[in-house]
Amino acid sequence: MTDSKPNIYIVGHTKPDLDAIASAVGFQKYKEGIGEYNYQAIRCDRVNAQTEWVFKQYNTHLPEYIPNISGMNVVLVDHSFSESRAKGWENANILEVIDHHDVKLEDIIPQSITIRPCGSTATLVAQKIFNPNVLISKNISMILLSAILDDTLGFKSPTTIKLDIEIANRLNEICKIQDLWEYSLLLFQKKDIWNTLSPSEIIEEDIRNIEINGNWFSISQVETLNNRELKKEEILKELIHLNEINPLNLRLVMLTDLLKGNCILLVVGKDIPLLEKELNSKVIDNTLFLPNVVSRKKQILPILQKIYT
Ligand SMILES: [Mn+2]
Repeated sequence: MTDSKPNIYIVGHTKPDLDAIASAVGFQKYKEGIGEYNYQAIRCDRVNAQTEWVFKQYNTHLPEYIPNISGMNVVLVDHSFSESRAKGWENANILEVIDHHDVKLEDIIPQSITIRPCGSTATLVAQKIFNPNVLISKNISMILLSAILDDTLGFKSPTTIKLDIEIANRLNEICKIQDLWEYSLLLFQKKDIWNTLSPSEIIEEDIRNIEINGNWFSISQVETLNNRELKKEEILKELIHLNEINPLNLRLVMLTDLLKGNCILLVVGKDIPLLEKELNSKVIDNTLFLPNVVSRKKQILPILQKIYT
């Protein structure tokens, strides 16, 4: 060990999910494993109930909360888009990016970029860990495995690739979970807290604002074990209200059912006819039922890209 004071901080996106937090922590452990002790995982926002549960369960402290990364040396994990970056990123020195999303880096030139279109960033971090075969504790393995299972929806998301399953199985050699699907259901339950949230909190919890050629959208993702139980009418009322104050081309809320693998899509905005035309189906009461749709990135975003490009 040369210097124990961290001078490089690893940070996930705002409104972090388990993958964002687990990847930051996992990457710190990887760096420590190869003898680089100057990295520290941080978080820039509050964590969700599932992340809290997982870290408590596996006796690991959540990364320190640092909302503004101005002036810091940073590694971005689980995001590259400027909209998802921590406050102050414009004045941060972004050294490295590790992500599994589409890349948007025009404004920065990191020294190192690891981007692969796999199911979770935790997969890429664990792959680094396994490469020189760094030793990690069972607790850290559990956290990384949980993140992979959550982000890939227990391997059922169409974003899942072979690498995710391979890496998860390798982690499970340490974790020894009997049934990964059953464990995934337990993880999903921990974030299925929607009925304790207000309609506006439900819409904001996991929202992505997207621009395509001057057209603006928002897509909120609500992952639940029973999408029929959510207060659809109230969410819709709030969505309509939001669009009156600040009209977007489309405001979408995905009520994703993780058990049945389908989606009730709530839709508001002037471009509903374009969406109907593209999907060749009618939006009734601002609602569309989409069988076999669970992924915002792989299944909803491409529809919008088709309409507007
Ligand atoms: Mn992720």
